[in-house]
Amino acid sequence: MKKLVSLAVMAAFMVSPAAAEEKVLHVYNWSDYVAEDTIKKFEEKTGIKVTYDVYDSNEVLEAKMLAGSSGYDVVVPTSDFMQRQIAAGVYAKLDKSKLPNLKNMDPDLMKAAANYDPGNEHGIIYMWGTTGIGYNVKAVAKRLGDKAPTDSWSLIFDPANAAKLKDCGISFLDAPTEMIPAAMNYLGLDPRSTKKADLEKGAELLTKIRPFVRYFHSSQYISDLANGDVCVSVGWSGDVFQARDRADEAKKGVEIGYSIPNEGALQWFDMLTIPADSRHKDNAHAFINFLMDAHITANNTNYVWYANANKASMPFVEQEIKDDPGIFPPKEVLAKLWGSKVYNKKTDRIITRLWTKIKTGK
Ligand code: SPD
Repeated sequence: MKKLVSLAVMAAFMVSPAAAEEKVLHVYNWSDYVAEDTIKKFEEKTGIKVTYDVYDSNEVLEAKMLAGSSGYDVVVPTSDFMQRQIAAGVYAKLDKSKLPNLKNMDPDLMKAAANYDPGNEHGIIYMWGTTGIGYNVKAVAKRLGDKAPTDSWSLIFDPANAAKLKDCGISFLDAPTEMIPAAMNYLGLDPRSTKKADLEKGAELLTKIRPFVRYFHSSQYISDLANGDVCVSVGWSGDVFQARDRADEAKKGVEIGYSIPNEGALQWFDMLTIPADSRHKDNAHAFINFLMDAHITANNTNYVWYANANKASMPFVEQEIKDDPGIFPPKEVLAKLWGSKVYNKKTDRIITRLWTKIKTGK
C-alpha cells in the first residue's frame, strides 16, 4: 500500500515529456526567407530561444539531413527533396493536433504538395515560387536592344544572346536539378524526363553557354543584381524581387525585372518539416503553427516577396504583391509551369556528374 501511495505521489509530480522540453529551438532555413521581426516575435510570444541558421541549396541541406544528428528541429526542404528524405526516414510525422493554424492553409496548394507527401503528413508549405529570369532592364536593352527576349529562355540559352551579355554578367543557380531541366525544356524536351539522353542534351546546351556565365551561386545574385554587378540571373522569384526592392531603395538607376519565360518554368514548394531526431518537437510544432498565423505569414510574404499558401493571410498581403503575376502567376501562366521531379539515386548520379562537367566547362 505504502509503495502504491509513493508511486501515485511520484506520478503526480512527474512532468510530461512535452512540458520538460527545454525552451530552445534550432531552425535551418533558406537565406533571405523570413521577415526581420518574425523570430523575435516568436521568442517574445513563447519564451523559446531560437537559433537560426541558413543555407541556399537543397543539396547542402540534404547532405546534413542524411548524415543525421543535425541538431535541427525545423528545416525547410523543397518538396521533391523532402519526398526522398521522407523515404529515408529523415522526417517525423507532424502532430496536427498541435497545428490549429492548419485551417488557414489553401487546400488546393496543400493538395498539390501532397503529391510529394501523401496526406501532408510530414510537411507544411512555407512559401512557394518559380525559377525564372531576373534581369537588369537597361543593361540588357543596351546589349540586345529594346526587343530583347526577356520573356524567353532564349535570352540566356541562345548562345548568340548569352555571348552579348557576357560582359555585364550572367549568373546561374548552383542547382543542377533546376538548371538542367530548364535547358531541356528550352530544347523542347520534357523537363521532367529522367532519360539519360535527354539530361545529356540539356547539359550539352549548358556547356555551350558556360563560357558566358560568370558564376554559379544561389544567393549572391540578389545583391549583385541590385548593385548592377550582374545583369541576368537565373533565380528564384522572391529573391529577384528582393533584388529589385534593394535596387529601388539604392536609387542608383538600376531597374530589375523578373520573368517567368513563355516556354514555362519550374514551380516549387518549400516545406516546413521536423527532423525525426529533433529533440524539441513541441517547440518545433509551436514554431510551425506560429508561421501559419495569417498575420505572420503575410508579414513574411510582404518582406521576402514569395507567394505563400495561406489563404487566411491574403487580406494582409500587400496589394502590389498580390497583383504581381511574377509572384502569384495567373492561371494561364500556372498552366505552363512544371513541378519538381523526384530523382532516384541513379538519375541523381547522372545529374551530379553532368553538373560537375558543366561547371568546370570540361
Ligand atoms: N531565398 C529563399 C530561396 C528559396 C528557394 N527555395 C528553393 C527552391 C528550389 N527549387
